[in-house]
Amino acid sequence: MNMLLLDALKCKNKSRPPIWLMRQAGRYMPEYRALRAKHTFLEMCHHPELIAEVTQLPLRTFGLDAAILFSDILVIPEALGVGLRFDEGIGPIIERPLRDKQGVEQLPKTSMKDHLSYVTEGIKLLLPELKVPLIGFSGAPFTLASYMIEGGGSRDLRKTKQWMVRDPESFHQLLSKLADCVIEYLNMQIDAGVQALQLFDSWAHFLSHDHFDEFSAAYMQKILKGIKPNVPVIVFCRGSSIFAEQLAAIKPAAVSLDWQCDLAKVRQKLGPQICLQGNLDPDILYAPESVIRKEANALLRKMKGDPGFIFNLGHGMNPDMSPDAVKALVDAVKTNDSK
Ligand code: 1CP
Repeated sequence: MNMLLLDALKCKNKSRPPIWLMRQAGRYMPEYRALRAKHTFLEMCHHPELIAEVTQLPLRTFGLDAAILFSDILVIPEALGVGLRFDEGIGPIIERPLRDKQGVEQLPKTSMKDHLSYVTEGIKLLLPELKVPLIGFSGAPFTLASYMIEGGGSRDLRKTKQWMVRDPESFHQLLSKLADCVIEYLNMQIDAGVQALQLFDSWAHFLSHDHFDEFSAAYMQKILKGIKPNVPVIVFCRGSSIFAEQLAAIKPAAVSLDWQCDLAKVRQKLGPQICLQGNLDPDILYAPESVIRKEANALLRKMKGDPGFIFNLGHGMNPDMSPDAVKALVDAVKTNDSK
């Protein structure tokens, strides 16, 4: 088993940094598109064999140091019965968005086990095939709530934030309910054997400093306290460099940083006890291979000798990126001697 990721998560990695990429299994891969031509995205998420197969696609092609479970953060809202579909060219649609306190109270008391066992079956099929650690994941409550209220993606989270400021009590009720679902779901993934977890609070960058603590970090902390011990958790949100100290304060194993910050300065600010993941600008993958190598080497030089560093992008890959760019990036990280 390749231990680079797990060692880095403990801040005890003495070798080169591990590399994996957010959205490493996706539409930029021809092998993914070939499978997608035969199945809808949700069919792929629902079938254990397809979960296992798609998770492995980027590992076979690029030799990454970790696998991330192929799934989506929206399987929890789907399990709560709000109706989920993905429209081509649009993205996720929640068919029955939440409107008010009554909607929150009417959410079913369903157990995640009754709805999401296809995920744990996928994990069990996958694990014997893997030579690298498997990262499980979930959306964090604020981001899940925002999809359930907006009815899909949104430019400004207007409905979510209107609800939050007009009726914070029922908004907290919703976040609390979602945190309980996330805890149950992540414990299912831990029992099935994932070796690390990532919590995605993708939309939390719309919050002010104090609201971030109240509506995002507090619930991620509740989740960290509620899940079984000994599985390291990476926390991610857009704008994580602004919220880095607040994220570190909830004591995850790692914080995943966006590309707007200087990772060496974040290290100074947060101290040596926490693993840092990131933070190459994803758009560098559109550059010629020589530039990709140069930028990767610059980041590796900055973090040279850091025992708690995971090489990743500041956010996910895009469908129009090239597999050759990923090859060049992985090769740069694997062959760099940080001179
Ligand atoms: O058409 C297709 O084939 C679907 C494309 C796709 C894929 C490959 C979607 C739709 N989701 C995924 C997989 C996915 N989503 C993974 C798999 C593991 C990986 O390779 O990284 C993960 C971890 C996610 C997580 C996810 N889904 C997030 C959080 C991360 C982030 O990017 O901020 C969010 C916000 C989603 C919602 C979602 N799912 C899919 C889309 C297009 C979106 C975003 C839509 C929006 O902007 O609102």
